[in-house]
Amino acid sequence: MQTEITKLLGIEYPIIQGGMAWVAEHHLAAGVSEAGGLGLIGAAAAPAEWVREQIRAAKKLTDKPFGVNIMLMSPHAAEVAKVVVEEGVKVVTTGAGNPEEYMDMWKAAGVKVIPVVASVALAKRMARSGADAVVAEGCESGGHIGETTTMALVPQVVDAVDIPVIAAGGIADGRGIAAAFMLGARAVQMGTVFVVAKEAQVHENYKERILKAKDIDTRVTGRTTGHPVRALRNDMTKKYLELEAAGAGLEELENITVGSLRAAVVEGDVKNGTIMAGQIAGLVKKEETCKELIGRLVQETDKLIKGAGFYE
Ligand code: TUI
Repeated sequence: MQTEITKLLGIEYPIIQGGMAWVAEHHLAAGVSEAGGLGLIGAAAAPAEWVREQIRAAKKLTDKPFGVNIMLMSPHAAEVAKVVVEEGVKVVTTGAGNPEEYMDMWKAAGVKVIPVVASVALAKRMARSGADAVVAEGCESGGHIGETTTMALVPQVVDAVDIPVIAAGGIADGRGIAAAFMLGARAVQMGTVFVVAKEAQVHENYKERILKAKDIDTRVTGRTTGHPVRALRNDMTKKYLELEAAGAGLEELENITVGSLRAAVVEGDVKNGTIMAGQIAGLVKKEETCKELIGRLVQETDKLIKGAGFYE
């Protein structure tokens, strides 16, 4: 399954694990990379020294390439941007903003740069700034999202840029991966399906909510604040959406989400915490090791691509 992306990154399979806040720590990232995909450590809003420790810990578990995702709204983003260079990380992905100010430093250090984009405009700008590839992330994704679906976004980004495109949002099995290839993507990034991986250090309550989720169980909070976030519905999303409908201000809304992702992932508070997950959660039915999961995804995709059998 070699593609422009597997060649660019020196990996076996065109499967990238999303850089999920609190979830994507070194055990998961190393597990995905060991299984032949690209694991990512999610820097999220963590201090730069935590990221450095995570990178060193991942290196103890795998010799294969892995990356770091930098959440650009983090107050520590600039420091983390330097740490990845100092620690010799091979790949950086970015989210929730425009990484232009760090691009020259990363390119000079030989880091492969893959911004996550939710629009054609940002994809074009990233390609002009020297990005090696982009992740086109549709609004089926969990967490912070854009406006456009994967089905509509991926082919428009593919047509707009000359660098390889990685599809994300709403993908959790071989059918989704094969569909992404049909849209012109050269790899996929998946998040929700990796939250339930055995290696993921995520509270059982969180995993159980994903495993039991149905197709219509996600909600998007924060549309009124300009930071829409998709998560599984619970008391928190209900309260948040009621407050938004009543015209609540940013401060009142932030009060109910401060520390809420950590509460769900680490403490297992799935009532009042934020259970970020994508719309594909309803398809995710079992906890597997990264090796089992990636092996199955590759087999499913291969079968579809090689002998699609659409015509009678
Ligand atoms: O970043 C993500 N997903 C995330 S970040 C995150 S942490 C967070 N928690 C609470 C509130 C907000 C964030 C959880 N999930 N995905 C990549 C992504 N990037 N999706 C959308 C975008 C994006 C949006 C606007 C990228 C750029 C942008 O504007 C670019 C500009 O020109 O500033």
